Amino acid sequence: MQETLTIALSKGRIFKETLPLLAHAGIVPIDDPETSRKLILDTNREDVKLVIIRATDVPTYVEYGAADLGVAGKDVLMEHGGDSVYEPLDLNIARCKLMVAGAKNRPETPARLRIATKFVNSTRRYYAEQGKQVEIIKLYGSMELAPLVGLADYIVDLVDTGNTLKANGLEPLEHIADVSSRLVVNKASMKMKHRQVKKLIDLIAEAVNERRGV
Ligand code: PRT
Ligand code: MG
Repeated sequence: MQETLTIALSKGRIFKETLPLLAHAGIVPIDDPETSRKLILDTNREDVKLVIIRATDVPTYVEYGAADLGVAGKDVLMEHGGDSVYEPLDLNIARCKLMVAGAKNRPETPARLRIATKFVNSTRRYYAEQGKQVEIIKLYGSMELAPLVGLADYIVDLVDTGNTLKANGLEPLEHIADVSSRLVVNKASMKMKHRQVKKLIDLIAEAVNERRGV
């Protein structure tokens, strides 16, 4: 008898880009999370379930073993901090960059910068490494607005095409980190369900390499 494996995913780009990797491992969800209201999705495999949660909650579910595995952006993992989950695989999906951005026509910036972001920990770490004292203002979204209304001098946000910045008269200034999504694994599951988990990691790794053309 196989034990059940639970995989935590967020809706949207992570779900869409993880689907083909799971398919390669023989896992196909029965319901579509974009149209279904279910939070626990059955798959074609009796022993595999998907839980659909907020992207920022994935490390927490996996850390506490509510999910055996999960897929989370490196941005989210950096914010979560520590080494509470294993991170065996870079899935090379949902790629973007964590960057500092500011208004194209910005007034002279003060000595002590005000930075608006939802990535409070990563931002604090980034400026601390440079020995810079900054004031960090926590926001939950629409960071691009902050410099336009004088709430902050700069923002720290994810940038992909740069179109969102551009549309708001902002420009990327400093690169903090490259971001892609990672497979994360609960530490106890890695031991207790080792054979099942290892097999899944190997199959997903194979799919990632095929996509890369390795
Ligand atoms: O949306 P929600 O509040 O539910 O949660 P979330 O924003 O954390 O989830 P989601 O699904 O939007 O993002 C999940 C993960 O996708 C993030 O944690 C990143 O690892 C990754 N990712 C990759 C991105 C982007 N690219 C991205 N471009 N996440 C967000 N963006 C946003 C960015 O914040 C900005 O608003 O897209 C905008 C910039 O895009 P461009 O192309 O205009 O530069
Ligand atoms: Mg979002």
